[in-house]
Amino acid sequence: STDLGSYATLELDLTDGILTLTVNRPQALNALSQQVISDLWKAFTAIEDSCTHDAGWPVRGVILTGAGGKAFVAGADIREMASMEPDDAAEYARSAQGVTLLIEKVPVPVIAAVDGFALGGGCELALACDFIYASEAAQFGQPEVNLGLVPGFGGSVRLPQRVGLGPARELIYTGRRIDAAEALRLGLVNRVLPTRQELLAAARATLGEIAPKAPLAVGLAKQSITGAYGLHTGQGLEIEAGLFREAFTTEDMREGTTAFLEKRKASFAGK
Ligand code: CO8
Repeated sequence: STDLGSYATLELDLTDGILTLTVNRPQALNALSQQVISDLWKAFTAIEDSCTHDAGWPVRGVILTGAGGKAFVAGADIREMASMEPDDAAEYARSAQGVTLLIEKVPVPVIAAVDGFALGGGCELALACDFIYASEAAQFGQPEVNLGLVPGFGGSVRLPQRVGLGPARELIYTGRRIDAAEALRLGLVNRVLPTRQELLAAARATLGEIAPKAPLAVGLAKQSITGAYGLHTGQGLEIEAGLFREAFTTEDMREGTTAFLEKRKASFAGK
């Protein structure tokens, strides 16, 4: 069986290749304490390490969600931040930003399933995932200015990337909360489902659709999209060409193209 570790603030459930990772601090609306940041770092490191042929690619997709039914993640832990000195805060932001970069780096799709509050660092954590599905109860916002803070977990970079500069500025300067329907209009979320149960089922269905595809190819596509985003077109295309080449070094590419020509279903080994 696959050992992805056990964590004080996270629950893990691996079923049929889909890992549900639940931030579990409902008494603080799943706020990102330093313990949660450290647990997320270790869990996503274990996921990344398992994504090899030798380890058997046990995880083909990740659903990141929050426990308790009220919140995805209500932000950074305000109680912990209140007593931080500037240098502590810089270190906290860097370690949290490191988690977002790691989520972008793991070669499997990560869907944020947002039910309830995704505020501040919670919204930023969701933005680091490949895409977001929400329940009708979801609420998004970057309320940092209400606390004399600014986004520190990637929000001033990834929110404009996702929804465009105008809407991102308005959300960050006002600290306003938006509901799921508005998040959908802005393109912040891909889909809105009526209930938590339907939300998790929809995320699972999408990852189930991806799971039988060539895992290295999915990983290379993720790397290309993430790596090329925001670059000059020519530089982005350079990255794409290099990763396109890399696909030709895999057995999966030989299998996929041969299976097509032999009119049979491909079976990918993930190498
Ligand atoms: N941190 C710590 N504790 C929290 C947080 C938080 N972010 N959010 C809620 N809690 C706690 C409350 O203090 C309360 O605890 P207790 O029962 O001990 O009093 C418990 O969770 C339940 O919360 P409420 O009673 O407030 O629940 P309500 O339903 O009345 O309100 C809200 C829900 C509207 C979500 C409200 O809790 C709220 O406004 N929370 C704060 C949201 C916020 O401002 N988040 C942004 C924080 S700043 C940030 O994220 C900066 C990101 C950059 C960081 C860089 C490194 C990560």
